[in-house]
Amino acid sequence: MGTKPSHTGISTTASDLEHAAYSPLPGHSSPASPRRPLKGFAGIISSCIFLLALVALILDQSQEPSHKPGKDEAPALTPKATSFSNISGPVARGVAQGVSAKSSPSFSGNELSYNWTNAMFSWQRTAFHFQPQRNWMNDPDGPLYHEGWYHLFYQYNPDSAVWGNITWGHAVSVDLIHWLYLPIAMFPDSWFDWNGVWTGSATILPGGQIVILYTGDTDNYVQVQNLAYPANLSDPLLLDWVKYPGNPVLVPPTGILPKDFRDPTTGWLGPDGKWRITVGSKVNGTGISLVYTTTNFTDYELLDNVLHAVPGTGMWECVDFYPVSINGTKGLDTSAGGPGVKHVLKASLDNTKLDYYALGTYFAENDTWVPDDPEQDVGIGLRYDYGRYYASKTFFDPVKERRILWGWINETDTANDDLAKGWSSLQTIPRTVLYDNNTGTNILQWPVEEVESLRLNSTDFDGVVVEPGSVVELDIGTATQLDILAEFEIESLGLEETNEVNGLCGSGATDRSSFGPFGLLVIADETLSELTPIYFRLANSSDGSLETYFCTDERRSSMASGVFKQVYGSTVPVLDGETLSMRILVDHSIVESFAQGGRRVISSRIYPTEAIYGAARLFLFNNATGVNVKATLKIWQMNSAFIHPFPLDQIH
Ligand code: DQQ
Repeated sequence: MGTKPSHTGISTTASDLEHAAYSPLPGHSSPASPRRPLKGFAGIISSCIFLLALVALILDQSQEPSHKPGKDEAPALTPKATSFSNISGPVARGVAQGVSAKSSPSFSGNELSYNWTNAMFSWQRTAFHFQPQRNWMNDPDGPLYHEGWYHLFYQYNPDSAVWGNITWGHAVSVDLIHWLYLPIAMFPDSWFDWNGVWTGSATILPGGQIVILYTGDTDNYVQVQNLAYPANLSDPLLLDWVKYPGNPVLVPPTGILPKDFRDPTTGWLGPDGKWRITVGSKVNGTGISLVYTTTNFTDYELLDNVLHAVPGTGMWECVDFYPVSINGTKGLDTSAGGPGVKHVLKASLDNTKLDYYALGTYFAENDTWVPDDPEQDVGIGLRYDYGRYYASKTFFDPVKERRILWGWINETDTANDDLAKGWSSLQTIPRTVLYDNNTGTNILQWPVEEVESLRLNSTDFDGVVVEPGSVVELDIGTATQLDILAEFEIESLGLEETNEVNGLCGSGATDRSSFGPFGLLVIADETLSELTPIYFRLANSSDGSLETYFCTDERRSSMASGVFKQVYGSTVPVLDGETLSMRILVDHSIVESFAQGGRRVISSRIYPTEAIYGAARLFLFNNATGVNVKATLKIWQMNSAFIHPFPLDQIH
C-alpha cells in the first residue's frame, strides 16, 4: 500500500506512440504433439471425506506462486531452427456444416502470421483462464452446479486445434477458478449427433434430476435437439452420460431449414406447470427464438408465437433467456418471475459472431418477450462484450445465489498459428450478472469474487498526474498476470476545446481530441514498440452533451502483421457524480476490461512478440490535448490457477 508512483523519465509523445519502429524478430518452433484422448474412468467418488481432501489438496497446490513453469521467468527468446512449413492437419469445416467457427472478424490467412518461437507460443497460453490442455474449444455448454462441484462442458475437438469432430469436453471446479479436466462427456457416436455434439444447456428439475438438451448434427447434417442425462446422479463428477434412446426429441419444424435449428436453452417453468425451452433459428433474414413446452423433456409442443424476432439479424445461435432482479443484489433462478423482475434475452448472431442482449418484459401468458427499448433490441443494441467474444451462456449458482455468465474467446491469429501452437480458444473469467439499477438500461458484468483469491502482492498509485501527450510507467515489475483497478479524474487546462471523434472510439488511441483518449497501456515493452491501450475518451454528441467512450486499441499490440488487430469499443453510461473507472484482468494473450463497474466489457486477444515474459510493462497514457488526467490505481500481481487433469486413478 502507498507505494509511490514511479516516473521513469520516459517522455514518450503521442507521435512516438504512432510511429514507434517495428523490428522484425526471426523465430521458429515445432508443432505441439497431438492430443492423446483421455481414456477410462477410474470410478465414482462416493465419499464426502475424499472430496474435501481433494479440494483441500487443490487449494493448497494453488497457493504455489506459479503452476505453469516458466510463465514469467523468461525462457531465452533465442529462436530455434525449426520451420512450420510442414504443418498439416484437419481443416476447419464449420461453414459446410452450417456453423463457421473461425470467422468474423475474419482472417483467413493460410500461413503462420509470424515467425513465432516456442517461447512466444508458450507465453500466449493463459495462466488463470479456463482452456483445455490442447486442441480446439468453442462454446461453453450446460454449466451447472452439482454436489459440491461446478461443472463446465464445452465444445471440444479432441483431435485438432481447429473446429471439427465436436464433443462435449468436461471439467469441474469447486470455485470456478481452479479446474480439473475430466474425460469427454459425450462423443458424436449416434446417428442423431454423428457430425457433432453441439451446444446445449442443463436444466435442474425439482428433486435434483439433471436434464441436458443439446443440438446434434445428424449423419445427414440436419440439426436436431437431443436429450441426455447423468447415468448416476449420485456421482458428484457426473462422469457418465446417457443419451435418450428416443433421440432426437425435436426436429426442425415446418418452415425451418435443417441447418437453422440449434442450441436449446435451460428450461423455465410456466404458470401452467409446464417447462418451456427456446431454440434459436431464422426465417429469411429474421432471427427468431422458437418456444416449446414440455412436461417430461421427451415430448414437446411448439407454440404458435415465437419468444421474439428481430428482422435483419440473421440466424440466432446460443439464445439465452433469464430473469434479473430489478432491486436485488442476487441472481435469480431461471424460472423466477413476477413483479420486480426483468428478463434478459441474448442471441449470438451467426452473421457477425457477436453476442447481443436486451432487457425487457416476459409475458408468461403467451410466452413472448418485449424489449424495454425497441431501438436497443436484440441484435441491434447492446452487446455483452465489445471485443472478441461469442456463444455465451449463463447458469444459476444456487450456492451463492448468483447468475454466472461464461463466454467463448476465440483466437485472432490464423488457423495455421493455432495448429502450430496446438491449441485454440479459452473461456472468459466467469462473470456475475446483475441488473444495473442505477442506469436501468444495462446489466453489470463482474468477474466472480473467487478470482480475487489469485491476487498476490499489490501496488497502489495515488493521484498520478499524466499530462497531455505523455506516458508514465507504473513500476510493478512484470506485467503479464494482473488485476488492475483504476480511476481517472480529468482537469481541464482551459484550452480551446475541440471534441470531434471520428466514430465511436475515434480511429484508435492515437486519435487525439480535447478530452481523450487516456488510460492504460497493457502488455507494452519498454520502448513502446508493442502496446495495447485500454482507454476512455469523452466527446460531445450531436445534442451537445458529453458522452464517454470505452475502448481498446489492438493495432499496436503485436509486431506480427498477420494477426487480426482491431479498435474495439462502445459508449458507456457515466452518471452524475461518478468517477471514471475501469478494471482490467491481464492474463498473457487475453485482456478483459470492465468499465464503470461492468456496464461495458471488452475482451481482447493479443499476440506480442517483444512485450512478453519479463519484458511486459504497464503504463498510463494521456493523449488528450486539453486535460490533465489524474489516475489512482491498485494493481495486483495474479497467481496462476490450478488447471490440471482430475487424478481419477487415485479414486477408489
Ligand atoms: N457452435 C456450436 C453450435 C452453435 C455454434 C457448434 C456457436 O451449436 O450454434 O460447435 O458457436
